[in-house]
Amino acid sequence: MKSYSLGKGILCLLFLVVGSLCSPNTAFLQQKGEMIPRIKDAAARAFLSVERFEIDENKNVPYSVRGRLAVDVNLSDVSEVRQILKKSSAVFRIDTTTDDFLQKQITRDDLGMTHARVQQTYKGIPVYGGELILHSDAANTLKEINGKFVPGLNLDVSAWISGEQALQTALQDLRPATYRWLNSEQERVLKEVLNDENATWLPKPLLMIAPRNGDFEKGEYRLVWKMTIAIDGEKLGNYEYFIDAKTGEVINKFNSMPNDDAIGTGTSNYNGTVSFHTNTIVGGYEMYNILRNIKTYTANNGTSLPGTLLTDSDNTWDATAQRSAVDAHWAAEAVRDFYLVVFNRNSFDNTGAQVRSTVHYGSNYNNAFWNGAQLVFGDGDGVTFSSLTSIDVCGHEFAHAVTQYTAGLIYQGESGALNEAFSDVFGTNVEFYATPAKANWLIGEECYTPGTGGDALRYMNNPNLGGQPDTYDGTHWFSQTGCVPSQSNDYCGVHTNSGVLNYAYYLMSQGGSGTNDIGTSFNITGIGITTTRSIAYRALTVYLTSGSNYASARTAFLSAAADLYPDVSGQRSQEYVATGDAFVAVGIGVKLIAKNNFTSGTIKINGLSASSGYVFFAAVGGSQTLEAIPQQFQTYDRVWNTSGNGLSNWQKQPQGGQPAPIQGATNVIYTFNPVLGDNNATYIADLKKRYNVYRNDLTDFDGTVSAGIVAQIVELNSGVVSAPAQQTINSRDYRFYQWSDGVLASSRTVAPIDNMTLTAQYKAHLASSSSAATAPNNQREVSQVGWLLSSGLPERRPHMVCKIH
Ligand code: TI1
Ligand code: ZN
Repeated sequence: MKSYSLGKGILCLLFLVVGSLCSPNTAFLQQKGEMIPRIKDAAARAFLSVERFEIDENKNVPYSVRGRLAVDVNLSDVSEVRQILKKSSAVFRIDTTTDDFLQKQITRDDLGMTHARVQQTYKGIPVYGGELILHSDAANTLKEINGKFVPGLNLDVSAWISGEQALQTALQDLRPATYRWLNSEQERVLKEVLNDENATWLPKPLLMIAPRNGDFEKGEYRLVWKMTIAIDGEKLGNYEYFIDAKTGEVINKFNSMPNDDAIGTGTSNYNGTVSFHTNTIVGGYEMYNILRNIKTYTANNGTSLPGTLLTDSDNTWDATAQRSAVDAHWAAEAVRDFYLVVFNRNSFDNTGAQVRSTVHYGSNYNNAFWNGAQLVFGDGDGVTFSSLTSIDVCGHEFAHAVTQYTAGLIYQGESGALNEAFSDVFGTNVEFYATPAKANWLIGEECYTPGTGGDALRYMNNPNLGGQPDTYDGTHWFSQTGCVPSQSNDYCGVHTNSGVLNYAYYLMSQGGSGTNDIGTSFNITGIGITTTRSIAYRALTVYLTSGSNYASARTAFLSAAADLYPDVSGQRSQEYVATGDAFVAVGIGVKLIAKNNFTSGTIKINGLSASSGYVFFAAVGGSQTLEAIPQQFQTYDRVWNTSGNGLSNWQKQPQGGQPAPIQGATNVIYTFNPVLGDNNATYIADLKKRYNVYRNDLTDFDGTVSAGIVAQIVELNSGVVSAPAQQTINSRDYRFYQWSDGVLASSRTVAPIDNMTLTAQYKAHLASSSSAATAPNNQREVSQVGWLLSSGLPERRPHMVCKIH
C-alpha cells in the first residue's frame, strides 16, 4: 500500500511529525479556508504543475484539479489509477488505510483523451455519490482529476440487518404497488435493451455508505442497504430506497425516474374538471409541478404559511375540500405559462422562482393577497365572496409579485392605485389567456357575491359600477389631498383609484366613446388585448418606477407603445395614438395626435388647459376637429410649428362662419396642406382669450363712427388698447375717454376683463371761430369739462355748457 515515491513519502512523514496534515483529525484546521493553502501546497507537490485548482470550501476537498498533473499515465489500468490517487492523498484527504477506488468506466473520446471514472469505497463499501474521474490526453499526460471525494468517513461497516430484511422494509413502505419485475414483458424488454440476459428489474439491495436524507452537505453518512424499486401503474417510478443497515430505518427515499411528473385531474370551483401537473411521491401525488416549480398548499383554515402541501392518493382530486386547491394550482400553471409564453418571463422574478399558493387561509376570509413571497387565498364567507381562487384573482395576486420585482410601485396613493390596477389588468389578461370563452372585463365576477348573478367587485369596462372613478379626479376619485395612508383608508384608495388605469387599459384594448367627468369627449378605436398587454407589460417592467403616479403612467405607456409600435413613415402608429387617447379619455394628459409627414388633414384639439399655448401634434389624415374649446378660449388665430414654418397655408374655418369670434364654440376646424418642411415639427396652437373693447361713441358731431363697433380685440391675458382714432374736427377739438371700469385714459394696458367698454367722447371747442365740424352740427352737446393746459400757457377754461338747437 505505501508505495509513495521517495520524495513525497518523506514529505508526508515530515508533515506527520510537524503538522499532522496526513491525519484527517485536524478539527482546528477545518475551519473554513484554513486548510486550503495546505491542500494547495500538497497539490503543488503531488502534481507536476497545476493550472486550475477548485475546492469545496465547506468540505476542504477539491472538486477539480487541472494542469500537467503527471506524464506517461495509463488510465486503462485501474491499479495505476488507484496508485495516482493514493499519491495525491494529501490533496483529496484520502485515508489510504480505509479509502480506495473501484473502476467504474473507462472511455476514450474522439480527441484521444481517456476518462477513467472510479467509485470511492470506504472499507470496501461504495460511497454513494463518491466518484472521481481522471482524464489523460492522447500523449498520456494526466490533465485533470475531478468529481466528489468524501473524506473523513469513520464508521463501522458490518450490517446488522440483511439485504432481504431491508428490501421488505422498502416494499412495505411502498405498498400497494405494481412491481415491474413481475411483468414478464418488462423483464424481456430490459434484457433486450441492455443486451444482457441477466438484467432484471428485481431489486438488489447493495451495501453502501450514504448520507442521511440524501444531505451531502450535512454528511451524516450511514451504512445502508440501497436498492431501486421499479414500480408501474399509478405510482410509476424508480424508487431509490436507503435502509440503515444497522437499524433498518428508511434514511432516504426518492423517485429517480427522470420524469416523475404526473398529470392530475381535479374538480375545480370555477373551471369544471381541469388537469394539471403533480408529482409522484411514495403513496400518491403532491400538488407540485416540478417543471414549472409550482406548489399548492392548504392552511387548513389557519393562518400559518405556507401550510401543508396538498397530496392525493390517486391523482384524481375530486374531493370538495380540494376544489380551491385545484383552482389555485391550475390557475398558477396558467399564470406561469401566460408570462412565459407571452412575455418570455420565467416566473415572477424571471429566474424561475417557486410559485407557492396557499388556499383555505383563515376562516371565512374575504380576500386574497400576495405576501411578498407567496399567493394566499381565503375561502370567503359565502356571502360577499366564495372561494377567492378564480382565475382573475389568481392573476391579480401573481401580478403583485411581478410588480414587486419590476416597477416596485409603492402600495399607497397613486402609485398604489397603479399597482392595484396592474394586478387587475394582468389578472384580466390571464383570464383572457386561460379561459377565453368566458373571459370578460369584470374583476372577481366568479367569486363575488355568489348569491347575486352578473355582478363583480370591479368593472374595468365601467369602473363607476363598482364605485371606482373612470376619470382622474372625477366621480368616485379618492382624494389624495391630505390623505395619510393607512390600512383603514385602503392606503388612500388604492382599490378605488385603480379604476382610472383599469378603464384606460380597457379603452386602449376595446375602444369606446363618450365624455368623461371633466367634459372631454373621446372616441377610441381599440387596438386589441394582445397589443395592449405588451404595452402595459413594457410600461410596468421597463419604464415605471416605485413612485410613479398617473401622469408618469401615461408617459410610461406612451414610451412603451412608441418602442413596440414605432412611427410608420414618420407617422404615429395607431397603437400609440390609441394609448394616448385612452389616457386623455380618463383625464390624463392632453390629446396627442399623430405627428407629421402627412399630406393633408385637419387638426383636432381638445382637453385644453388654461395655459397660453397648447402643444399638440398634427394628425395624420382623417378628419381632425378642434373641438370642445372651453368657453374662455373663444378663438385663436395662430398655429405654428417648431420648425418655424409660418403655416400660412393653414386656413382657419371657425364653425359658424368667418371671421366672427366663436363664442362658446364647440368646434373649429382647421384644414391645412402641410409642406415637406412641416415634417417632424410640433404644432402649437396658441389659444387666446378674446377681449372685446367697444368704442362707445358719444360724439356730438355727426361722424362716420357708430357706437358699439369692435375697436380692437385684445387677446390672451393682456394687451395695450388704444382708443379709436379721433374724428377730425379741427385743431381745437378735445376728447374725453372713459373706460367701463372707471379709468380715464386714452390708452391703457388692460387686464383680462371681458367686453370692456371704452367711452370716447369727442367735443368741439366752442371758443373756436373756425368750427369746421362737419354738418350737421346742430346736436352739439357742450359739457363742462376741465381742461388744463400745460404750464407756461394761460389757462383757458370753458365756462358754460349749452346746447344749441
Ligand atoms: S393584493 C390584495 C390586497 C388585500 C389586502 C388584504 C390583506 C388585493 O388587492 N386583493 C384583491 C382580491 C381580489 C382580486 C378579489 C380580484 C376579487 C377580485 C382585492 O381586490 N381585494 C379587495 C377585496 C380589497 O382588498 O379591497
Ligand atoms: Zn391587489
